Amino acid sequence: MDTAFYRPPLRLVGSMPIIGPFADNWENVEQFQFREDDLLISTYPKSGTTWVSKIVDLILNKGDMEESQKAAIFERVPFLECSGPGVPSATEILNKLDFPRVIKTHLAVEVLPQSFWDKKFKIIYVARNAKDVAVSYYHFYRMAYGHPDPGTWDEFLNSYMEGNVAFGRWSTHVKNWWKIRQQKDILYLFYEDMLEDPRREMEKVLKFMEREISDEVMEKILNHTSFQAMKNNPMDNYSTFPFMDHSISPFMRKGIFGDWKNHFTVSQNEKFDEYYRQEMADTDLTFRM
Ligand code: A3P
Ligand code: EST
Repeated sequence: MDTAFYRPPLRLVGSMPIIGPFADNWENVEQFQFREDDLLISTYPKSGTTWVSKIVDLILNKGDMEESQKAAIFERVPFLECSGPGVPSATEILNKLDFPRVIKTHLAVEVLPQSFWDKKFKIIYVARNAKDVAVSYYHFYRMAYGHPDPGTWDEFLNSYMEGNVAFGRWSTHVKNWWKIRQQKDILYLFYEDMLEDPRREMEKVLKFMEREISDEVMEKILNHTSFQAMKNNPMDNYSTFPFMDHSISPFMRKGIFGDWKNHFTVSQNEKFDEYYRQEMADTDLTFRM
């Protein structure tokens, strides 16, 4: 294994911690030029990025699964800030990609490239409740060696609360993207809503993308984007991705709501609730937990 990618420390870009090797390509991220026909999928990690990416990809291909199977989802929807030894830098890929492009990012609002503010284009933001994200992120840290060692669950939870994890604080991320949703063309979705009624949420996406599809195609897309279908699809489940050990924890782990109840102790939960109350006191953004 390339040791440069084995548990490197996080680095700061502006105020946001990022996966160490990603920082080396930061200049190209800052200079990245968005276009009016781009569609940006933005999330805090572990909030349903891959799921919504697949839905969008299939909508653009009118449910043509063959087309969608031609490359893995992380190639079809490049991850803007991803870069490092052994992984092609996304900015390079994006500059050669056919239009319209679908782009993924985990960047916090404070560190977005200038072009984000200069251009008008569509953005889908997906948010997931803080506790399930913490659990999902912990298991992701364990299996993806590009992150620092997460330590124990308790240690990881503390780092997460301090914002000392890749892409910074969950609360800053969701609140600031919520704040700019009227200033920019943003569809703000919730993972819990997608689980509750995937059809309803997909209709929102279709309307936002100004696309129409038949009921038959809709049904097909719903089937192909179910948790089980994506977990079993090598183009969606990251099994072809380097630097991840799915035997530690699969990328497509559980795909449920409320798994935090199996991880948080009573005292961790009390501490987290108090922290959460303070963090979310200055926003009207609410979550189901
Ligand atoms: P869990 O670890 O809780 O299972 P991201 O793509 O942003 O990294 O998010 C990954 C999380 O979304 C994982 O959560 C994963 O299982 C879940 N996920 C991925 N595809 C899904 C789907 N089709 N339906 C429900 N959850 C999905
Ligand atoms: C982090 C978040 C995410 O949503 C997707 C990915 C894919 C690229 C991954 C990175 C990540 C985690 C760390 C790595 C990186 C590629 C190499 C690095 O080791 C696995």
